[in-house]
Amino acid sequence: DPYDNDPKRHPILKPASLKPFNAEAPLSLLAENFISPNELFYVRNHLPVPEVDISTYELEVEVEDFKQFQKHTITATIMCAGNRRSEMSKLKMVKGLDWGCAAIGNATFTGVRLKDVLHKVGINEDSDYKHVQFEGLDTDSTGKSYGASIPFWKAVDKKSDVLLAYEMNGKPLPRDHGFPIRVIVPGVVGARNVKWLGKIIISQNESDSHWQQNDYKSFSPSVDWDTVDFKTSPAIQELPVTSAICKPEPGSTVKVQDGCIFVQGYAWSGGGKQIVRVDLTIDGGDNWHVANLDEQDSSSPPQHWSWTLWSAKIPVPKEKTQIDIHVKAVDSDYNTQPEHFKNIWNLRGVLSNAYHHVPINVKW
Ligand code: MTE
Ligand code: MO
Repeated sequence: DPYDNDPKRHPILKPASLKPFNAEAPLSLLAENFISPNELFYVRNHLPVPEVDISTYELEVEVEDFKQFQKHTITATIMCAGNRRSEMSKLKMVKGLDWGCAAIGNATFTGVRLKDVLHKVGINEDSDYKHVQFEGLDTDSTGKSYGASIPFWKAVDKKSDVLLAYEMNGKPLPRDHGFPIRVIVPGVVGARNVKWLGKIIISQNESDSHWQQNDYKSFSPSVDWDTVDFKTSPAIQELPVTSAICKPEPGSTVKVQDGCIFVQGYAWSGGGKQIVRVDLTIDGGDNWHVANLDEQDSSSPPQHWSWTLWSAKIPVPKEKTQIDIHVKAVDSDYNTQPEHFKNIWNLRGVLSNAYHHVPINVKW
């Protein structure tokens, strides 16, 4: 069994699949910490976790000593393109892991900037390349590795924070999260944040991997598996704005206090955008309540990589015993979320970012 050497995991993680291992934290714990603990950070593996012997590990970039480069730390949110897929698939089945709202996490990552490494080998903003490809050390049964690529400019831009990271929350990267080195491409879909990095290729072409070419793309709601042509859509890179209610849990009974209920959650937008507002309604949009933005990182767009944790006290009309809480977020470009999944439905269930809603019972 190629999965025999996978690492031990925290028992509280809720698996979406065991082999390969994919799991998210309970949603009610997610917004407890601005920095997600390593053991509770969602895991998305396509293949068995490779066993890397650190004493013989070599990353194939032609640079002598990796740690000679300046150490750099960023706080960044990583989210799977399929986060919140289960809400979209309720409408009509989609193909993919049935993720809840917790295929997302926020951590500090320490490493060296990819642009510093490239500089050392004479590659900079003016070089004539179009893509940077990454290959993982994890392989499928035919020996082909996990791979992905990002646009070249993103790696060499003056403001680039793309990291070859070796620490997560101040500790060596856990095996599930890419030990010993992974790529962090902040603001960009999880799939390009290649773990167990084995090779970097600077090229004119995108990665030819399955995950770059025939997956992690979105289509019109009218496209089905008979008509889909993956060549017609670009690979997902920067992610659109999303948000979720982490507490209370759907179907739970919540006690009204001082005429209000207390609601907590996260909001995030890709591409280095910042969350500027989170709006909630319990009456289908007749009245809106603005949440407090409790925790954000201090950097500004276009380098605002972290999620925002928010909370709100929402007044409940006296006669109510059942309410449906809805949330939407607004980012620093005034992008907001679509209202319904119907109009953004796609066969892979990616970019599932319509308003999140949680029906609850209230007790007076
Ligand atoms: N890198 C490798 N080498 N193999 C993988 O299967 N999965 C990708 C990405 N990097 C993957 C990978 C996907 S789809 C996601 S969403 C993120 O890693 C998940 O990162 P995490 O497990 O650290 O949360
Ligand atoms: Mo993913």
